[in-house]
Amino acid sequence: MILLTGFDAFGGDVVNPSAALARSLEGEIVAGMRIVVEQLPCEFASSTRRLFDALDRWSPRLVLAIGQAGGRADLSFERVAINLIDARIPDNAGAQPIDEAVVPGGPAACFTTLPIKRMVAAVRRIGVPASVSYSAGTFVCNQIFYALQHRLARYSAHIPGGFMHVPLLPEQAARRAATGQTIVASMALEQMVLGTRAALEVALLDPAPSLTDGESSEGNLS
Ligand code: PCA
Repeated sequence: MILLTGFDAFGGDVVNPSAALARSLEGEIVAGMRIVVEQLPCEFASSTRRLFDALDRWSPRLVLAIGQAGGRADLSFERVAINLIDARIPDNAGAQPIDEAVVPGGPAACFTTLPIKRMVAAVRRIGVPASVSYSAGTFVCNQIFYALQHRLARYSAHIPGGFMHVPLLPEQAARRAATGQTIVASMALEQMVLGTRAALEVALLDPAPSLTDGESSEGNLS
């Protein structure tokens, strides 16, 4: 199994491209493995438990968590999750934790264990914009990314895992423009689907991160 996670809509939006993207790929077979999907609440308190339950239920061979990043223009593959929560806006439960750790006493950061540079190259090869990102922010996405890497590092088997931020959908960008907000980039869902499929294929066929890829220091040491 390949586990994809997406988030519920948040911050006044009625859709979240990450959930739409994950749902579009649900049930597909990539490199011989079936994609399963877990849609996570955009809530600090409950999202991590939901992620861990999904890991236990599916025992996936690869995990890609996905979230929306308004303003970004490409599929951005995150290199590093930090042990910090600093919420800019309240989550969907109204919680707005500031200056808290994701895992108290945990390492300051966890790196992706996906071969993100090869994934970015594969996505670009099919004409879909993609890049490596060095910050997943300090909101629920970074929390989930950190919790995922922290947990996978404790598994005896190497299960590659990581996080991808995606742009807004065109209708979300149009809605912002119509209400006088700053014009922001967007990407059609079909493009996101094509790019994610290409990225997953590469990650499954050649999962070992190279030295210049985002290998997890935690994973290496444990
Ligand atoms: N994006 C937010 C949380 C949920 C989502 O899709 C983030 O980047 O933290």
